[in-house]
Amino acid sequence: MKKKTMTRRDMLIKAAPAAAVMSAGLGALAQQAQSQENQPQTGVSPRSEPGRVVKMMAQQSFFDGKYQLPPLPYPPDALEPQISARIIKLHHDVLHRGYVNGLNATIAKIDQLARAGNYDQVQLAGLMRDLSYNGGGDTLHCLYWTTMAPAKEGPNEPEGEIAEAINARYGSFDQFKTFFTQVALTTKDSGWAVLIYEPIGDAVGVFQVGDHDLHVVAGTQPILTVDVWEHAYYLQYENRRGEYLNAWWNLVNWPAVNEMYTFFRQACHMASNMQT
Ligand code: MN3
Repeated sequence: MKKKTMTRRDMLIKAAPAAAVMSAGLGALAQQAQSQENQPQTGVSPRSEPGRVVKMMAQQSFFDGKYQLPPLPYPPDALEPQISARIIKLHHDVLHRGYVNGLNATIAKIDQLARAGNYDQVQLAGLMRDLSYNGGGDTLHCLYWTTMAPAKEGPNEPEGEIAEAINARYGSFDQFKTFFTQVALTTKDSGWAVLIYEPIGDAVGVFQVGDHDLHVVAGTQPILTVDVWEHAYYLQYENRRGEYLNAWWNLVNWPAVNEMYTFFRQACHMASNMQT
């Protein structure tokens, strides 16, 4: 069958939902999910299930116009022995809450400034930095909790479409695992290693994040994160970040990562629509 030539306008129309998803953030997704709940169901097929994890994360992380601390998807001791309940409680209840509160406070100040139309340049630059720090801190932690689950017996490896995407990019899961671990280990001081989906090339990739600021290509979507700030492991592993990372690989919730990957990939329409 002859392929239809796509005009730039067609591409923009096709790309619009993708752009909306990528730039919306969890808050807008939550609003979308909440408004969809009020609409009549139109026969949701099992194939739309990939949105489940993203929808749950969005609904729990934003309510009534404000970001909020989502509950842990498991009891605080469920990740033991790999990560202690003490670390998880402190990390989630105190530290993540701090980023959520900081994000709401920063947004309120920015909105106030924007509406007043009275700009102090130093204050504005500081607020933009705070927005990135707290917003990244909230989103990366939401993903961190969601992409972990209690360890199971046997090897913990990805399956399905995310496994294919990882193999396509890195040759094998073992090579990906070694590379991702090295990215996490070489993060200077505080930061993260992040697996992302990049919609234009329709591929996965890995980025290193300093503090909470995403030094990533705009438009990419994080789908798996590991926190390598010392607060994520020091109480149990002291300075042995490598031991913590070895333990963390047993906790990766690959079905959740796969759901996010397939959801964002479908939402972007890129592979099937834009390249025809
Ligand atoms: Mn942290």
